Amino acid sequence: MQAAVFDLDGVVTDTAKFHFQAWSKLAKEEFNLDLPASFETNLKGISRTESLEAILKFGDLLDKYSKEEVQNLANKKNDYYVEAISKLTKEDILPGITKLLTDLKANGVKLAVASASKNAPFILEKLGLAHVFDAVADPAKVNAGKPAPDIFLAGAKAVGVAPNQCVGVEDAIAGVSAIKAADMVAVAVGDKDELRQADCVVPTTRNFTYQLFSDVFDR
Ligand code: B16
Ligand code: MG
Repeated sequence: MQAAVFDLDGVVTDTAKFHFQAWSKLAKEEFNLDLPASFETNLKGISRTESLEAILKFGDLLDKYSKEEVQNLANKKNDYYVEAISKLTKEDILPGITKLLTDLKANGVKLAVASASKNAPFILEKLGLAHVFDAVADPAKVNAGKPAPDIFLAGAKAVGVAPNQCVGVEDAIAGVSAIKAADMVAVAVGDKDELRQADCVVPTTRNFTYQLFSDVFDR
């Protein structure tokens, strides 16, 4: 294992709830639509525009808005979201992650971020982790989002490591598919039935250790 390529939301910090709150506020204000709590999972790992399309589809509103209106709605959601995440601190790093990153680094493993979020650099700065990662892949520069492998491949390339020497880390089904399509070893956090495509699934980030990553990579 020469590099570990991390998803951000749901792996390093739990921003899924802020995405969902921002989308729920927008949906209520703009479409008088109540999003069910179960909708949160549908939005994990997919891009901002894809998330809005999923919501419009749910409300049977898909053809009712022009491209420009869709862009304005996405911007409005992002304003709500950025306001929420501007309050993040290092206390919001998920359990086990700080030690995991320290131990990976101490063992010479390069660290990259492969998030679908355009807000990833801002989030890392708020968490005090901007200097810890060697590279952050830019989702605006890749052709296809998760489940396509592009963002994970960009993360590996940014740290100069071949994909088959990387462990990818995810919490979403689309993300695990992206890791496997990139020919990386996949370690996931969450429901083991949902994420069965991964090489190893643990229930919480507390279970992530350097030893686990190394063992899964070597087996
Ligand atoms: P933004 P990840 C993803 O982050 C989120 O899971 C997803 O819900 C969100 O729509 C996407 O980022 C885009 O985020 O609107 O901030 O660009 O899980 O890939 O780290
Ligand atoms: Mg995620």
